[in-house]
Amino acid sequence: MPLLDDLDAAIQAGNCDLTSSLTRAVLAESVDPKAILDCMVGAMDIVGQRFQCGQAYVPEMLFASRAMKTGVELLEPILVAEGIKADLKAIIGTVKGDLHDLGKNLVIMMWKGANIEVIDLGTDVAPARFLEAVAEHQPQLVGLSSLLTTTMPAMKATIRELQGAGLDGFKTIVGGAPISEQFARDIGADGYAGDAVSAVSVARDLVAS
Ligand code: B1M
Repeated sequence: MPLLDDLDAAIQAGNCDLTSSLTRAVLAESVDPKAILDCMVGAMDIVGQRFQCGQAYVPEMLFASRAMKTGVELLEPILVAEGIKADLKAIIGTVKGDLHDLGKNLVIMMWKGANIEVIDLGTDVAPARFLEAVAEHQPQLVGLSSLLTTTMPAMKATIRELQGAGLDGFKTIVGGAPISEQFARDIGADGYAGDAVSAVSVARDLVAS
């Protein structure tokens, strides 16, 4: 669809205003919000590939991510509106040393849409902060996101501290581009989700098990 192609290009170019008007335009055309989200994620992937081969730099990634955030903010109420009332509580954060939050924010959006109340701890979250939040909010789910290979050890440390703290009643779920099912098992996480959509079924299955 030409409008989606334009949206893809606007995000890659980091143009917030154009992303906003094109997101409104595709929504007005009744395009499935999930297809719009896929388009946005695809645009970010291309920016990442360009960065990897030296054709784009950090500012381009930053501008593209700001543009995507602008679009996601318009989509969020529509995706979340499918939900009715929270029946589970989750806390989520990007692990210590890691500032990437777009993927985490998409998981939040999907969880909210699936009637899961979400407490967002933000980015660069130290293990002690996760522990504090679990004690305070008594969630059934604790989500950890990591986008950097260099912050995977922080994910492992957080899981270890959560397990060693004597707190119970919750399941851990991990995800992020460098995270695999095998890594999740190796660090003792209860569950792994490869994307924000599957984070919903993984969360529900974990709580039911
Ligand atoms: Co960064 N960055 N970045 N970056 N960045 C990556 C991750 C990188 C792969 C780019 C590349 O080289 N191709 C690379 C990591 C390489 C590696 O570790 N092997 C990289 C690097 C190197 C860096 C810096 C070190 C660059 C530098 O400064 N020299 C630096 C680190 C800063 C830090 O964190 N301490 C850095 C900085 C940044 C920006 C700040 C500029 C910006 C982040 C802005 C923000 O998030 N607010 C940025 C961006 C935008 C990217 C790319 C281009 C896009 C990431 C993204 O948002 N993708 C990225 C390249 C890429 O991934 N293609 C890259 C879209 C998002 C929706 O996908 O986050 O994967 P993702 O989330 C998915 C799944 O992973 C999953 O669901 C989501 C949706 O389906 N998921 C979960 C994520 N969390 C989950 C949790 C779950 C379940 C599923 O359960 C709880």
